[in-house]
Amino acid sequence: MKKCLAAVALSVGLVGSALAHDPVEDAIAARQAAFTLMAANFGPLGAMAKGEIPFDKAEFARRAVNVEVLSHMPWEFFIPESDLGETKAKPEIWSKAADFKAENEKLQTETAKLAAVAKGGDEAAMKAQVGETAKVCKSCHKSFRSE
Ligand code: ASC
Repeated sequence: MKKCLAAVALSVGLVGSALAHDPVEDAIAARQAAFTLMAANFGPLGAMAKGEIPFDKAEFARRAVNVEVLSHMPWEFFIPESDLGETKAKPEIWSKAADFKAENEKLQTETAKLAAVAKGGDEAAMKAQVGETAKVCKSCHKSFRSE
C-alpha cells in the first residue's frame, strides 16, 4: 500500500512538473521543434536540387508534403515575451508583426507549390521550386532571425 501511494505520488508529481513548464519556454521549444523538422526535411530537398544526393521523386514528394505541413506550425508559438530566452527570434517579429506574417504566408505559398509540383513529377520544376522556397527561408531569416 505504501509503495502504491508512493508510485501515485511520484506520477502525480511528474505530471505536475510537466504541466508546470513555463509557457514561454514551451512556446520557444515548440517552434524550434517545428523549424528543426523543417530543416531536416528541407535539407535533403536542397541536396537533391543541387545534385549532392541522387534525385528520388517519391522521396522528394514525401519531404515536400512534410515541409508544407510544417510551414503552418511555428507561428502560433511566437507568443508575447518569447523574444526573451534561448532564442534567435528578433524583437522585429513583434514590432513588425504584419511583415512577419507576410513572410510566414509566403513560406506557406511556396511550400504548397513545392508539394504540388512534386505531385506533377517534373524534375526540373521540382528543383526550381526548392530554390524559390529557400529564398523565402533566407529573406525571413535576414529580417527576423539573429545570428
Ligand atoms: C535549410 C535550412 C535553412 C534554409 C535556408 C534556405 O535547409 O536549415 O535555414 O534551408 O538555408 O536558404
